[in-house]
Amino acid sequence: MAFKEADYIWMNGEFVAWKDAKIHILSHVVHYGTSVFEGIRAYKTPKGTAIFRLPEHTRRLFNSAKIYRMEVPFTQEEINDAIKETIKKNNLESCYIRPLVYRGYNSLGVNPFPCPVEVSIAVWEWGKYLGPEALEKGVDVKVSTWNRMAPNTFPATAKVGANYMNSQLIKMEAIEEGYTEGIALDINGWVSEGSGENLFLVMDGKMYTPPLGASILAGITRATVIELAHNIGIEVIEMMIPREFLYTCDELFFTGSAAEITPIASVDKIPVGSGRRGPITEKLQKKFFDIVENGNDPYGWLYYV
Ligand code: PPE
Repeated sequence: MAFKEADYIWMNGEFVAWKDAKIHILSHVVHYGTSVFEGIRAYKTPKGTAIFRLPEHTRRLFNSAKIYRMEVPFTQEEINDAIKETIKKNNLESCYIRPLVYRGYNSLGVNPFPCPVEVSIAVWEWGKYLGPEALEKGVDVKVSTWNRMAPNTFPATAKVGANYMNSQLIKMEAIEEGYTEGIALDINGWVSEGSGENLFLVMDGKMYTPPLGASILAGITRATVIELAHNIGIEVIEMMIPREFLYTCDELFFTGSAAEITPIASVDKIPVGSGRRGPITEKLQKKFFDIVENGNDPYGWLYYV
C-alpha cells in the first residue's frame, strides 16, 4: 500500500517537509545497506496518543548501532523526545514510527568509517500489516525455501537494513505463490521467524516460541506476549521448534510492532487447529488491545505524547 504521507520528517534535529526528506544517491547506506532502524506504533487512547514501549525500542536501536560501530550523534532521551515531537508536529492520533540511523555521504568503498552517521524519524498512518481481516481471520503462510541468516554472519538481534534483503526473499516467494507471509527456518532447519514477525505456537494449553539462538530478532511484541501469557497463567517455553510442529499445533500466531498479534490460519495449505483464530490467541489479542487502545496499562508500557 502506498504511503499515507504525513507533513514533516525529522532529519538530524530539524523538521523538513515530507517531500524534501532526501539524501544523496552516493550515500553509503544506498550501496551497502548501512542502516539500523526501529518500527514502533503509537495508538490513540482515551488519554491521548501513546507510544508503545518507546524506551525499549530506542534502546534496541542504539544496540543495533553499537554492533555496527555507528556512533549515534544524539542521546536516547533526545531520540525519545524527537519521536514525540515528530508525532505532535504531524498532528497524528495514531501512527507507525520509523527511526533510522544510517551512514550518509562522504565516500564509497566498503569501509564505512569516513561516512557520517545520520538520523531520521518518520511517522505515518499505517493500517493492519497483514491485511484488514488478518487479526480475526488469520493469514495463510508457507514455510520458505529460504533460511534465516546463519549465526555470526548477519547478527539477527541487530535490526539492520541489510537483514531485510533476506526478509524480502522470504516475503516475495510467499506472495508469488499466493500466500500472505513466509516462515523461515534457521540454517539447521529449526523454526525461526516470519519476514517481519516473531512466531508463537500453542500446544495443549502451553505456548512455545523459538529462542534467540534460532536467528530471530528479539521482538518487543514477543517479550510483551510472553509477559501477558505469564500473567494469565499460561506457560511459555522458549525452545528449538521442529518444522512439523507448525502442522500439528493447536494455534499459531505472529507478533510484531507492525503485525501486532496476527493469527495464522494455515501453513503450507494445512489448516492450523480449526483453521481459524484460536482461543488463547484471541485472549492475548484482547489483553494487548486493551492496553494499547483503551489505555489500561498496569505495566507502564505507554508513553504519552
Ligand atoms: N522479526 C523481524 C524480522 C522483524 O522485522 C520484526 C519487526 C519482528 C520480528 C518483531 O519485532 P517487534 O516489532 O520488536 O515486536 N518488524 C518491523 C518491520 C516490519 C516492516 O515491514 O518494515 C515492525 O514490525 O515494525
